[in-house]
Amino acid sequence: MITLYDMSLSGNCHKVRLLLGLLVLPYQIQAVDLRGGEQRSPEHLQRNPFGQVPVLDDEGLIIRDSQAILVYLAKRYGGEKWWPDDAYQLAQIAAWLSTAANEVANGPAKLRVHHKFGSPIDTAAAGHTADKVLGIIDRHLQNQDWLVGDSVSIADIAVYPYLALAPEGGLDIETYSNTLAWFQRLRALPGYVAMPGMWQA
Ligand SMILES: N[C@@H](CCC(=O)N[C@@H](CS)C(=O)NCC(=O)O)C(=O)O
Repeated sequence: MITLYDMSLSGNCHKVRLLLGLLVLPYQIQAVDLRGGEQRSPEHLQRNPFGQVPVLDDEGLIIRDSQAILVYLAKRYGGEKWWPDDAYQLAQIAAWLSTAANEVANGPAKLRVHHKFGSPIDTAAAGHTADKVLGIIDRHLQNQDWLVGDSVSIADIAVYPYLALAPEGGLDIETYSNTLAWFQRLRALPGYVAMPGMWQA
């Protein structure tokens, strides 16, 4: 059985819950009390020395980091649809995973942590990063339905949650019409799972 060490309000954890849902994989949740500091317990640091969620335990195989977990699940359980053989397509997916871990994490995700949980941040820098990445993604989606190729991939799953949660970070995303249409395409996928706080039409 797969166990997901999870926090319900975490967009990084939502990436994993979403892919598990789309792949129709059974799993159990082990909630980690981040407010109570459980992520810094010796047991959790053993799973992830960075003291973060998500962490996946698949029959004793421990994987930390949302992007790495998406790669694992796609390759292990997804088949060709989720883990293409083509080198160029894989490179494009890797580029978006990197964007999720960098610009999306340092822009919209950081602003949300600040507005929702009060973490001190450089709001100007995060705002600049958020505007830039939101614009780039919206222009990228102008002529294509998905971030890479002609079907959903883990690139979409990695980037999606913190864009859909951007209003919780005080960002107005109403003008990013290509992005909003992409949200709707993701939400129409069989097995889609939602999360509180995400943009609603
Ligand atoms: N690069 C990591 C970032 C994970 C991360 O920032 N997790 C947050 C929750 S969204 C966390 O566990 N924070 C607790 C802490 O840092 O103490 C990933 O993508 O999984």
